[in-house]
Amino acid sequence: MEPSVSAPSSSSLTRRPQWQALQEHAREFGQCHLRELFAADPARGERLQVEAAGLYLDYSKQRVTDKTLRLLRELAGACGLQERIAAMFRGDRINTTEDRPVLHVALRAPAGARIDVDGRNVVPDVHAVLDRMATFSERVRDGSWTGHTGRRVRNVISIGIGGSDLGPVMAYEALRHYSRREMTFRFVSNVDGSDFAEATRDLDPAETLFIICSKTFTTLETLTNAQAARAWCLRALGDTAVDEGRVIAKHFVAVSTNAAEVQKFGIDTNRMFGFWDWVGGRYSMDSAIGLSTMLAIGEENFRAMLAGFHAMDEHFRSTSLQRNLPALMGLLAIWNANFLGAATVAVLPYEHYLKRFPAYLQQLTMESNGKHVSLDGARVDYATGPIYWGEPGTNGQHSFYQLIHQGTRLIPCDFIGFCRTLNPMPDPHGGDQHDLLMANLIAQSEALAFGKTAAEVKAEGTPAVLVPHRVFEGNRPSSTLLAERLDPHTLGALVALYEHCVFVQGVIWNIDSFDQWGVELGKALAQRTAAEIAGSNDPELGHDSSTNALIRRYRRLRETGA
Ligand code: G6Q
Repeated sequence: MEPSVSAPSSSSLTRRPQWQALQEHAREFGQCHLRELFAADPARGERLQVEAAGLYLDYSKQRVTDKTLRLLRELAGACGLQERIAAMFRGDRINTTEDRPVLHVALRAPAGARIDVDGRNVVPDVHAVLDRMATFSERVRDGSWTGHTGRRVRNVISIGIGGSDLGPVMAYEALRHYSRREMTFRFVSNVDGSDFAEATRDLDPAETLFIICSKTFTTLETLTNAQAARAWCLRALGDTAVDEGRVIAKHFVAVSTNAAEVQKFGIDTNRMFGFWDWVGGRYSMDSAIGLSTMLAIGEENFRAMLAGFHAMDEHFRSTSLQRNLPALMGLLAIWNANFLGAATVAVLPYEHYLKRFPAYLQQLTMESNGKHVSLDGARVDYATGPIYWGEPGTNGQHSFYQLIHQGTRLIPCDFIGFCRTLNPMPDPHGGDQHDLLMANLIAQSEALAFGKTAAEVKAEGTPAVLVPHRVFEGNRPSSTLLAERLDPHTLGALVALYEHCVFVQGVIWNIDSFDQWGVELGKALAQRTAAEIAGSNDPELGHDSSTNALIRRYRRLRETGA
């Protein structure tokens, strides 16, 4: 046996006896049908579940046995999962390629907690920012923060991209029920001017507050949109040098780690809300990046969301692997991706307010675990991060579910549902529309697991020629997450669950889930092309023939329209 906690090099992961035992197990058992598993263990649906921080996970419809789960836990043990969890919570520099601690858990630690970075307890810093956010949010919400002309703020536009946008958008949509309805909240991310134009076209600058969210405050899209916002405000509210300072002071705040760049833009640091380099962009929705969330739902609800995050953190940190919800979900994802060959995961919230949750998860999961080298820089010889995607139910049922039910690919699904609706709506049959929604969720997971055999299809009187078309093989794995209702606490717990689930997978794959060099590349790539596109004279182009031709064609059509 290899030492149990050493970090494996890429090839040593697949050479580990625990990995090979899982491969052997998958060969023996992999095709075993969920019908057989439920027949052999009728109480399986009550047994294979775990509950934490208000979330109930039924994983009985995953293609696993007790042996699979034991072997996965053994693999986790061999990869040092519990030591790595402790290292993250301790503030070790586990983001090795950027030499940083990974401490989003400190963002939701209670005021009395202690988490040190380089000998400094960061928890009081976190709470100082939260308190400033709360004071500011209250002033905007109660109307005592006014714009340049003395009118109260009715519109908030958060400008940011990637990690500085997807979390706030998702949280705003998810918690819209709890939001200040008299106010308008919008989000601008794309460098495509249509995004800004559509977000502002019906708003009055005198009543609009911009939050410029950028960890680095150097991101092209965000700074371009921030300049557009500045021009939009100044056009309407006065553009003398004196006015400019006053307008910016009343209509712009910043969220960043880069005070110097914020000041250069013209926003005073007393209107900047800070965070720290130990918070990754995609792990930052509960930092000051969530200022728009707090403005929308208020301090109390925001703190309830943080408490939900923290409840899941504590569960993750202190619960044995057997009952540990994020660890289990992460290990099931490993089983599906590496041993059953699934390349994607469908995330299917049966809750319309979670319509942006799959988009948010795409960044969280794919930016974190879309890596091809292990921590030691060796190319991995196993699949890493699967593709996450999804849409809310029941809409997806009328489009892509066909492929999940009857296609040739294995697509594990995460169903997410709530037992109580936020909008009771009687249906014509005397029940509530919510019952119909949830009936669909439950029925879908049942159909995916058990399918419909040829004998069953025939027994329905189906003509022989149609029987093959109407057979559902079943054995499509899914997990179901149920919570009582969607509220700030539950949302926090749900996001923390996926954050930690991503971490667990990254630990097994021995990759750095917290860097994003691919994103950095994108930030640099367009610079050269932008310069070539901008000039009025035809530039010397030294790209490949395709790139050169595209640039020339774009320049020609842009200018002549011919
Ligand atoms: C997230 C990534 C990335 C980042 C954006 C915006 O983890 O690092 O999506 O959030 O590129 O960066 P700034 O916040 O620095 O503008």
